[in-house]
Amino acid sequence: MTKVTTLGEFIVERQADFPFAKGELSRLLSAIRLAAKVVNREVNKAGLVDDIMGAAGSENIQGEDQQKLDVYANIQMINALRAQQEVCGIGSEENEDFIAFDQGQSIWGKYIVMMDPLDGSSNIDVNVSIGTIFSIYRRKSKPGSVAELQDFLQPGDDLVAAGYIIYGSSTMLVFSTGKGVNGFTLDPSIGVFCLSHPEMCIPEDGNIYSINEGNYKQFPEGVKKYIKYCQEEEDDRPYTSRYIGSLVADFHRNLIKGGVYIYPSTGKNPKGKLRLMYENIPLAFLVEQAGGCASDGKNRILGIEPEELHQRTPLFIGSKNMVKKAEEFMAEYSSVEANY
Ligand code: P6P
Repeated sequence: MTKVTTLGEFIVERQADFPFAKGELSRLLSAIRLAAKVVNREVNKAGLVDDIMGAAGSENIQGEDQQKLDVYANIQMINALRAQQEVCGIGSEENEDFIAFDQGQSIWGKYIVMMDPLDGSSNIDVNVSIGTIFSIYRRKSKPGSVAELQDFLQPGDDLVAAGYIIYGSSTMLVFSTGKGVNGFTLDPSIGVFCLSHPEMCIPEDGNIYSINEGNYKQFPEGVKKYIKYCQEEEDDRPYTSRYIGSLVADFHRNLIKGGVYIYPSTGKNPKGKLRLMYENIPLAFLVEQAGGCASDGKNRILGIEPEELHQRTPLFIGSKNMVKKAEEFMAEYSSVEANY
């Protein structure tokens, strides 16, 4: 019988991978693990328990209706990270400003976390996979002081770790600390995340393209040309179009099977819909660690200098050769004005 490695064992075994963490990062990842289990329990009850379904009757900073589970997941992540006292602050999709932990030992926390506590939450009511996305930075401000905006507006190249939890047919935690990507599946019978996808690598090529073609008319010309390229019948095309409408689920499928996910600029979202700090950067970090790449159609995501906490950028992410092909079309037709 092969030995099963739990997430806890993995973190201890890989302690040496965290050059400067004397257990802090390990404890931080353990806090995220705990929050993931608590959120998973509620997500799996959705549909059975009335008081967690549907909208919470409030809006988040993005002006989007907050689903009750959005709010619940946000609170669970914040509480678990605050309790660990390794984190001096959190930036969340659900909160307009960053949250600085100014009580007790938290002001000495060496890390900050950026997160989307429950991405794709509009899919909760229709039982489609949703996810939590997080990224971890070392703080820039002086330990012992309250976290500052500079701690949160850091480029992806300064990331210490990033990952996501996908609440799907099974619940998985996929993360990287810069030494490859590993996936852990929750065994609900014992409530433990077990290593199920060691050293994840995204195929350099794939035949899946993920984009909301309902927005076709609003796309930049280069994206329109790339979609037509995907639909041509040659060189093992036409490709297959797969779009779940839940970023973590689309990303996870492409990570395993190969493929490209594109959310370009549109008339409704001229800078793209997805947020740089807690969606695009963490997934770009993971995909590069897995051998893929991620850009805004031209610029590498991890090299973008953030200016705002909730800044949006276009996202082209996945198999290296597919992203590069889409970028070629974007460059070739960059001068064509989008006519939406
Ligand atoms: P559209 C969910 O709201 C989300 O942020 C991502 O999870 C998803 O990929 C995207 O937006 C879907 O957006 O405009 O295609 O419905």
